[in-house]
Amino acid sequence: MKMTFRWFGSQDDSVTLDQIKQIPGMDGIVGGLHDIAAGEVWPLERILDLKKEVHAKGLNLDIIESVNVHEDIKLGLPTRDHYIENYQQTIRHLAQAGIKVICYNFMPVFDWIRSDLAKVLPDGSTVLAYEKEKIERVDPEVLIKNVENSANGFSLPGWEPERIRKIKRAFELYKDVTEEDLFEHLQYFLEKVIPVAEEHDIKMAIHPDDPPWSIFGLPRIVTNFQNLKRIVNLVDSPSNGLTLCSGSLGANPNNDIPAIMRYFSSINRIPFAHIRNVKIEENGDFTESSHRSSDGSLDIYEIVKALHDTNFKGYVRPDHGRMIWGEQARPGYGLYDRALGIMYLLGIWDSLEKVKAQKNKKRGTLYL
Ligand code: DNO
Repeated sequence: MKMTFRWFGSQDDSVTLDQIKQIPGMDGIVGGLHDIAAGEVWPLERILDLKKEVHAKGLNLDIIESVNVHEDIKLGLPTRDHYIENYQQTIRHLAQAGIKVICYNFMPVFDWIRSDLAKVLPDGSTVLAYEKEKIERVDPEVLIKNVENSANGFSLPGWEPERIRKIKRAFELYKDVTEEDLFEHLQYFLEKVIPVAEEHDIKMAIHPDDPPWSIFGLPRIVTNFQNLKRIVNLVDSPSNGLTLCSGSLGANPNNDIPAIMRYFSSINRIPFAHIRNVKIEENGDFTESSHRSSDGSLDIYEIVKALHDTNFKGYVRPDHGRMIWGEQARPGYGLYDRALGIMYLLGIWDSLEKVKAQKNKKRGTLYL
């Protein structure tokens, strides 16, 4: 397991590379070029500049999150071929810069959705939260305004202005798109990009829908074990993988996250894992809790163990954290709580490693 930390670049992140470097166990940065609109080719020079900056601090840049998929591809419009060609070119450029994993999603219109970006917990920390009733009542355009206003002045991944500006048109176009259509459009996309990724030794890693259910009547398919299985089989290639995000899938209590991790890790389809906890209420609302198992509804120990048992060699990031100790940062992406999360994950991993080493030693002595 290689531990990483998402970073939005020196112009758009409250956290510095120097700070990240001091978190124990850091392998590298999960980077991106967030100003490039979905569908455009990522210029090689820009990718190389980012790599140089990250490498200068002794950190790796092996993962990019996200190369966003143009809405016309998800909608299956005739214009999609042009955007798919651009995507293929971006894959080639990323490969030239030594990138190993590309995280992306296939969620119509919105990426992740929350009703609140700073819900106050009893201990005074603030977290991203989802209240069903609020989401059901809110006009999507009002939700967008609220999200923008609570972002502490930072851009939000997945809420890029160019995407959001076209929201009315998008809703109109998605009116008749069913889940089956979305599967077909994903298949069409994968059939074109996976061979390019394979040729360049890149792993494509689709991120689950967050939360994993339909919102505002829009179809969502990256939601559960069966669908994930179907997706990795749409094009059966080691380059067609998952960004297995415990918190996104875990918002639905029917998703058994340790079992899902175990299955896809054992067939080598998790190049990248996002690990975080969520606390689910009886009515289905949820808040993003600290990583500690007892603070949320997910058993983080079992999740890490599932990866450990299956000899996981991919990348992990702690995903989101709470805002604590008065930090002012992009919601979910402060330094302190994500660093605490990393220490929890590494603590579990190191303990499992130790037990394994002791077991092997015992076995060795038996054979002597
Ligand atoms: C949220 C992130 C997502 C993720 C995209 C991948 O914080 O986990 O926005 O980056 O869905 O494309």
